[in-house]
Amino acid sequence: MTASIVYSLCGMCNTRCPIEIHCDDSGPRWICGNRHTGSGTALCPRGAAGLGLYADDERPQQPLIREGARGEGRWRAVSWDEALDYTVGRLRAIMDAYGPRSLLFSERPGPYSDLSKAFVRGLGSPNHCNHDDACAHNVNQAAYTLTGSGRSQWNYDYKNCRHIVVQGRNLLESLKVGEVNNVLAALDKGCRLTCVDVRPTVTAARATRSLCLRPGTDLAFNLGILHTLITEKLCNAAFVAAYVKDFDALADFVRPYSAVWAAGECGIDAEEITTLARQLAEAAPAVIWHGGWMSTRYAQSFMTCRTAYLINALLGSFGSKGGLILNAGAKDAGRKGLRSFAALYPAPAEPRADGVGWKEPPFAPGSSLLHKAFQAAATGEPYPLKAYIALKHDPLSAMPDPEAQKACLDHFDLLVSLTFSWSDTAWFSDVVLPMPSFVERGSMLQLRSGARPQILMRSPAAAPRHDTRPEWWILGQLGKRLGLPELAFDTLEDLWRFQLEGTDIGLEDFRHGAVSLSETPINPGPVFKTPSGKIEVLFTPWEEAGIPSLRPYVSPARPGPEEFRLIVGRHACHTHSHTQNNPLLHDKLPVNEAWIAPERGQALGLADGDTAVMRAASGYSGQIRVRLVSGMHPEALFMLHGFGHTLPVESRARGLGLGDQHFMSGGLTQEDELAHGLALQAHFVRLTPCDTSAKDN
Ligand SMILES: Nc1nc2c(c(=O)[nH]1)N[C@H]1C(S)=C(S)[C@@H](COP(=O)(O)OP(=O)(O)OC[C@H]3O[C@@H](n4cnc5c(=O)[nH]c(N)nc54)[C@H](O)[C@@H]3O)O[C@H]1N2
Ligand SMILES: Nc1nc2c(c(=O)[nH]1)N[C@H]1C(S)=C(S)[C@@H](COP(=O)(O)OP(=O)(O)OC[C@H]3O[C@@H](n4cnc5c(=O)[nH]c(N)nc54)[C@H](O)[C@@H]3O)O[C@H]1N2
Ligand code: SF4
Ligand SMILES: [Mo]
Repeated sequence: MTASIVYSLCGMCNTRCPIEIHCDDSGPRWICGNRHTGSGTALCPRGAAGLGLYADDERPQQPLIREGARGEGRWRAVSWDEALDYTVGRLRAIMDAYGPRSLLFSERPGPYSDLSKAFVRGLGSPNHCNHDDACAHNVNQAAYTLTGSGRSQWNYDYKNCRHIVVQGRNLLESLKVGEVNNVLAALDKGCRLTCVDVRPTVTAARATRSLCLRPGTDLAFNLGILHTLITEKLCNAAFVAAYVKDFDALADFVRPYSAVWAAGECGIDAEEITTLARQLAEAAPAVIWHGGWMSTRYAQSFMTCRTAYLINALLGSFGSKGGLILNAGAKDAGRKGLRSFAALYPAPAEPRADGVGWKEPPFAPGSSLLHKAFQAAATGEPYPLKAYIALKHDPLSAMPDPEAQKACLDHFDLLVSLTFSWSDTAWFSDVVLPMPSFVERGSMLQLRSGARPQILMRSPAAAPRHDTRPEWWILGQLGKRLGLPELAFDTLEDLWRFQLEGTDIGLEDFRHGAVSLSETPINPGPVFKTPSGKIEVLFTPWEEAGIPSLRPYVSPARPGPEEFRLIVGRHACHTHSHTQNNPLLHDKLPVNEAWIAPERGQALGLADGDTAVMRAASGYSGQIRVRLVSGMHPEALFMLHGFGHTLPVESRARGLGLGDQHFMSGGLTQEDELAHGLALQAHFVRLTPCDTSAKDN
């Protein structure tokens, strides 16, 4: 028997941990972390379950063209040539009739989006969108409008940190393996962890201090901290003087928001707030107040994230060891980066359909608002959108109100989905172009910035089990047929060589899947790419455009006596909605449940484990098992995202649990007041014991 190890990158979530895929004559047998990249061999449960995905036949196995009505599930299996020719024929006709700008493309962004951006640009459409309006859009704009760099350009130096604060960030369950390792190492060394949430979590269980606040009032909590830092003169005066522009404006802004005031809003004692502020000042600058990740929850999420970064600013943690360190790129390491496909074409001059760049405030580069593009498709304003391609993206699960979305999608003449698993969006599409799992798939090279920037390689460990093709091949073949032959490559090695052109790196250097661009860690220090070169409390481009960078606090609505605010989150065993049917992960956690405070359950006549009917404001309802959980905020009903699958092709996940997106009726227009990311937690639901609701009906 011959054994081999293929060095690659996990694809079970967007973190893309470096992995080893151990193979024998019968194929891939084992997946663990890549021991040569310094991140250890441990993976999260999802990474190890990549083998379950590989072995699963309940995924699209060949190109499919829709036969019946949209969403009906009647397909014609076709060859790749037919699928590509059909897609290109339809695309051409649409672009001839409505112009290239009528093409909308969306995907999970990341290192591989360089090729799809090039594809969309090359065709002449400005409408390349990412998923971020339902994920990190607000926190990204918060980071950008203060520091001139987006959220993922700031790295958290957990290892050297003395006090970490997470707020609405479930660090140990909504996880990145490397980050968890660093946080646990810091905790072992005595670092404090303060966790602010609305429910108990694994992160809260490991925290030095765990605080439960009223859902949606984090901004009040943060304003109380800023007020304490300023009035008690706990700020890092030298850092503020050197690097913070408009400190006086901030001091004026927070004046009404004392810790006592904040306590009245968020329900956390004023003394807890002042104690936390003092402890942070003691540990500064080796402190991290996490800026947030899935920050598209409320109408004031952007302000919450902005105040989180402002706390870091007053404590001087930007650029400091144990604080927030700017990620270094190839240039910082004195090396040349990867050659870009997108740079082959000029950016289209047309305005974007989602309003970014002309109607919206000045945003961080690469920002988009897909929910606005969907609405533009429905209204035809500013112009008709007629073809939609979704790559690695399932908006029907990942944006609110699927029925409202379908009404928007019905305005498109062509819907294409590139995916490796079934999804509601793929099922509703006209053409499904299936991709292999990451175990069977190589990808473009990825430059990962960080203290030690690296170039990472994903290589296939096995031939595809089905008639599937990687996205670089699909986009290249579509491009070739549409007049962009430079995007088509016969082999992945040819594509990699294009990317490496002009560097001193060859394919042979990727023996262990990665090439490091710097031997020593790089800390660029407190560098702010704003117009003033400082942290801008009042962001110059927004102020010039007449958009306020600071907005007064607005108390979030309280649910009625019978209602709960719907709160969503994740579990370590699942990624969004694409792992529930994975045979290995399905066994670990097959269904989601509704968590509520015990006193609320008792008042409703619900015992732990009872099944109840959950009902949205729209009347949409479904049955779900109820858990009475001590430590839940009484206003909150928590459920895991990603369940409630209905597709007949997913025999394991089908019919289990509920999908939170269905309970977000009208959610396509519920947004943050300034940055306009979605407000996914602006929704109230009701619970009734099953038998009572049967009588009601
Ligand atoms: N209601 C509600 N909506 C949410 C959230 C929520 O908690 N509740 N969370 C939000 C957040 S934070 C996010 S990031 C988004 C996630 O939204 P999505 O990115 O749409 O979610 P996924 O399920 O990760 O991926 C969607 C599809 O892409 C495919 N896919 C995933 N990874 C890959 C890959 O590497 N290659 C290829 N080819 N295909 C891939 C899968 O087959 C899956 O069908 O949802 C957001 N929307
Ligand atoms: N295992 C796993 N890990 C993942 C993912 C995954 O799907 N699975 N997805 C990745 C992605 S794309 C993202 S964006 C991140 C998201 O990671 P996070 O940003 O951590 O998001 P969540 O896990 O959705 O929610 C974090 C916590 O916010 C709490 N919360 C809800 N409302 C409030 C509130 O008003 N105030 C406060 N203080 N807390 C509140 C929830 O109870 C939850 O525990 O996770 C990433 N990591
Ligand atoms: S965090 Fe887990 S699922 Fe995500 S890439 Fe790493 S091992 Fe894979
Ligand atoms: Mo996300």
